[in-house]
Amino acid sequence: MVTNRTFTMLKPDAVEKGHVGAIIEKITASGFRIVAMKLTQMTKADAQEFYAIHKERPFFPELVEYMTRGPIVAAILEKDNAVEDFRTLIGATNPAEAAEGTIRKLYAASIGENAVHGSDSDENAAIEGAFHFSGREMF
Ligand code: IDP
Ligand code: MG
Repeated sequence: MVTNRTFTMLKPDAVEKGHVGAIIEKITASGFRIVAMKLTQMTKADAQEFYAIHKERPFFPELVEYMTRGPIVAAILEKDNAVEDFRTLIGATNPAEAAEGTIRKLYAASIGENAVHGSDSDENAAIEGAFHFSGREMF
């Protein structure tokens, strides 16, 4: 397994608010190389599968509604220690608790609509990347 990669989504709120360019600039300026990237939209079934681990949570229906309401930017990113360093770059799930300068502190509105996804492990990075991209779309 490639362990120097992570997977991200710039979520519908980030796309709607026009923050895509600024967020990608911050990601690349932080040393991540773009391996794959596209504008896409998840179906309800996609979001239910992608977030299946959260299916018993009270916020699950809201999460599926949010993640499917408009396009997202999906990407695979490469850097030494990519998973951990990207989680540091995006900040805490709740932007009110996110460190200064993090993407969620800068661009997220709430714990639900928090602008960006970052994989939480090398294993999930590989699963999530393969969920959105074929091998031919990875560079
Ligand atoms: P993470 O995105 O920081 O890994 P998770 O706990 O894995 O956070 O939750 C996945 C996503 O579900 C969050 O990014 C957020 O969009 C949403 N979410 C998490 N907790 C809540 C909540 O308490 N209310 C509403 N939405 C939530
Ligand atoms: Mg998570």
